[in-house]
Amino acid sequence: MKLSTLSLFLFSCIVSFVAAETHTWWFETGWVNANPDGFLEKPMIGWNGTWPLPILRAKKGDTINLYLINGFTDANTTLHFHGMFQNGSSQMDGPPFVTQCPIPPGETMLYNFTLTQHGTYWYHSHTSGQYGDGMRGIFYIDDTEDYPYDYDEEVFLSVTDNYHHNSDYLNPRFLNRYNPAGAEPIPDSSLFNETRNVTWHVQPDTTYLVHIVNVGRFVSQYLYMEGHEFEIVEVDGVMVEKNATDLIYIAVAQRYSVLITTKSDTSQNYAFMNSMDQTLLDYIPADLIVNSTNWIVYDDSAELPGQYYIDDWDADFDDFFLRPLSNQTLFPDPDYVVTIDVVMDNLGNGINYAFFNNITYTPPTVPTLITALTSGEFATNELVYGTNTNSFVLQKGDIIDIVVNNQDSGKHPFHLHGHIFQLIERHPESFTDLVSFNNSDHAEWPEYPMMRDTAYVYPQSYMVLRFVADNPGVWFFHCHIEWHLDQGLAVQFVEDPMGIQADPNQALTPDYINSCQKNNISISGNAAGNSVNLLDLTGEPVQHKPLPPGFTAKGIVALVFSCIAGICGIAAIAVYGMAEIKDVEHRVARDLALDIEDEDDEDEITQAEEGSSSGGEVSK
Ligand SMILES: *[C@@H]1O[C@H](CO)[C@@H](O)[C@H](O)[C@H]1NC(C)=O
Ligand SMILES: *[C@@H]1O[C@H](CO)[C@@H](O)[C@H](O)[C@H]1NC(C)=O
Ligand SMILES: *[C@@H]1O[C@H](CO)[C@@H](O)[C@H](O)[C@H]1NC(C)=O
Ligand SMILES: *[C@@H]1O[C@H](CO)[C@@H](O)[C@H](O)[C@H]1NC(C)=O
Ligand SMILES: *[C@@H]1O[C@H](CO)[C@@H](O)[C@H](O)[C@H]1NC(C)=O
Ligand SMILES: *[C@@H]1O[C@H](CO)[C@@H](O)[C@H](O)[C@H]1NC(C)=O
Ligand SMILES: *[C@@H]1O[C@H](CO)[C@@H](O)[C@H](O)[C@H]1NC(C)=O
Ligand SMILES: *[C@@H]1O[C@H](CO)[C@@H](O)[C@H](O)[C@H]1NC(C)=O
Ligand SMILES: *[C@@H]1O[C@H](CO)[C@@H](O)[C@H](O)[C@H]1NC(C)=O
Ligand SMILES: *[C@@H]1O[C@H](CO)[C@@H](O)[C@H](O)[C@H]1NC(C)=O
Ligand SMILES: *[C@@H]1O[C@H](CO)[C@@H](O)[C@H](O)[C@H]1NC(C)=O
Ligand SMILES: *[C@@H]1O[C@H](CO)[C@@H](O)[C@H](O)[C@H]1NC(C)=O
Ligand SMILES: [Cu+2]
Repeated sequence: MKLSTLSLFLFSCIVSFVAAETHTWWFETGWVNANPDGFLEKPMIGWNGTWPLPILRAKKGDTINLYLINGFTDANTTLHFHGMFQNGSSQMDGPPFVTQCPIPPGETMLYNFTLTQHGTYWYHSHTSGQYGDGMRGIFYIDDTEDYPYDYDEEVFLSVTDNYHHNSDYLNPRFLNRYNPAGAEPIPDSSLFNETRNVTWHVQPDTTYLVHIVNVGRFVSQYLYMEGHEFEIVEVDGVMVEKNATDLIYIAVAQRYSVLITTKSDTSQNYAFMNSMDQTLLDYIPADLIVNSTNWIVYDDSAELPGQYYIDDWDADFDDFFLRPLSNQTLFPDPDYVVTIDVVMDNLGNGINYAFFNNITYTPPTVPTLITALTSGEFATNELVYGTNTNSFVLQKGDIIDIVVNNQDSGKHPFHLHGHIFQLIERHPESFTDLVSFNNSDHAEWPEYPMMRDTAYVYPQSYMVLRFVADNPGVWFFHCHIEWHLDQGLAVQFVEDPMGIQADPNQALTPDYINSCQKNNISISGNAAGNSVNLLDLTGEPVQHKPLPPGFTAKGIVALVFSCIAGICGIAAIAVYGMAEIKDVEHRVARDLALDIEDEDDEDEITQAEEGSSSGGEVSK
């Protein structure tokens, strides 16, 4: 090695050594009163007594040590770093019973991992709707190389839906036999940067790099501006060839980085709109503000204009056509195709669930990652992960296609943990017949497919995702509409389980084990907690029995709706309206001879109505 090469080599080692940092953060969860939309003060989940949560920022190669203290008195919690690969640290990924045990009240878990990516990400609780109650924030990772596009200033922006009731009130009313159609609760408002009526003060002739995240739990939003355009440069951490658009459609959990260049003339201010996708809502309450106005402010003394209108939602930009800057070509043909059909249906308890094929994801007794680590050679046998968890074991290095046939009439944004995927086909919405993927009759696949970690599928239609199984770990794949996840719309990939076992970094940390022990969860064994006979699943959690023979889901829905319509009109679709109608309860149960356990009936309503100390009570 020549001296100059050697010193260059040493220099680059030193640079990267000096450059990588460790960020140590301690955060304690708890309830904080806030008034996000200006319409109602309510408890939100804050950290260290503050809401909204901080924007976390680090750079590629850095190590994160985030100590999450569960400061709730009566709720478990967990934290997910959305979009991060967690290479060699699957146990830090966050979803309870997939990769970890829930963290009980009063306990702390250290989330420690290294950042291998750059771009726009976010973090949120992966437990019981807590992120919808406020436990969410932006996480930006800088690259160690220069940003490929020029800009002058950097700005962060989140959008979300906002509910006046918290999850402990909404969840039991949503997953309820008096809501047999599975109507999702309607948000009370939308937020722009966790508030409303935002004035964004800008300088003239300046290019802003704006990192946008939809941190919502349900609705996609449109973003559009009067007199300005977006130039998209990044989606979900993937840099793309610049593409200009007047309108962005951002589903929950998705991210976009855009360039916005301001005008030279500072005499006027402009509207910056965020608008909820109404097609996701079962009905639009009269007082719901669907289009919300914010402002690009050049001059504080000039007036703030009213709502800006656009002609057509269909002019929206299609992320399918974006091209990654990496020029990554279509991965080779798949080694393994996972075909999953999305269906929403009722089970015998009258509750509406979501199914992949015929299974509604039901959490196992032992987190799947623990099963993968402690099952020896049985870890490659899907059976050990249970029959009701939709588990798929993937071989290291295989090319995987996920074919999502959406047999439901709604859009669903699906998120894959631990990976980005190529979106190789997304069939348009079908308004009449159901369209499913047909391997011998499909569109031509792009040479440079779009890559991201969250993509939506159109109603009654399908999409095909392709990725490489190069990240040993257990990875959840689920609808990011939190209501649908609660309904069980999830599968999990157990990727290279022997590789997980062989990697000393994947050995469970002391904090991790502590959370399991405090919650009386076994740290070995199959989905049923059996570590003696791994193929014996006796006692594993399973979904409710199907509807009794002779009763179709359509029938039960029609019957309940005719009862409700007869009593108090169609407005009763509001989920939380239904629980009050005691008559319907008994009539429906009797007429359908449903398998309903009456004991938990009173419980769930009483508990929900009282609100609990965890903040369900709404202060007026
Ligand atoms: C948050 O609170 C914990 C104790 O509850 C404290 O140790 C930590 O320093 C606080 N973190 C910040 C960022 O203030
Ligand atoms: C936004 O404006 C509306 C109408 O003026 C007002 O009622 C609401 O409180 C405002 N919200 C915030 C967060 O400023
Ligand atoms: C936390 O999770 C465990 C395991 O599912 C459960 O037994 C316990 O009741 C939960 N604790 C709370 C406070 O919800
Ligand atoms: C995380 O911290 C634990 C100590 O709690 C340590 O055993 C482990 O090696 C650390 N893991 C990483 C990836 O830094
Ligand atoms: C959104 O909030 C963040 C954090 O407070 C702030 O830095 C940013 O400038 C805000 N974005 C806009 C567009 O106002
Ligand atoms: C919302 O915005 C769309 C597009 O500009 C417009 O067609 C619609 O009338 C607006 N709705 C309301 C209630 O203002
Ligand atoms: C830009 O977007 C348009 C429309 O979606 C698409 O046709 C075109 O291929 C895109 N170009 C790039 C470079 O992404
Ligand atoms: C990707 O392709 C474009 C045009 O074909 C080329 O200009 C660019 O240098 C390529 N980028 C990389 C990272 O190879
Ligand atoms: C789902 O269908 C498969 C194949 O038809 C069957 O073996 C399995 O028992 C079903 N599972 C449930 C939970 O109904
Ligand atoms: C799939 O497409 C082929 C070729 O067009 C056709 O012959 C076949 O019937 C299709 N299969 C289904 C299930 O529709
Ligand atoms: C981390 O995992 C991703 C996703 O599978 C993979 O593409 C990448 O090569 C891995 N990176 C490292 C440093 O192992
Ligand atoms: C765990 O088991 C112990 C002993 O049976 C019991 O006292 C404790 O309440 C249990 N904890 C949980 C979270 O179930
Ligand atoms: Cu969904």
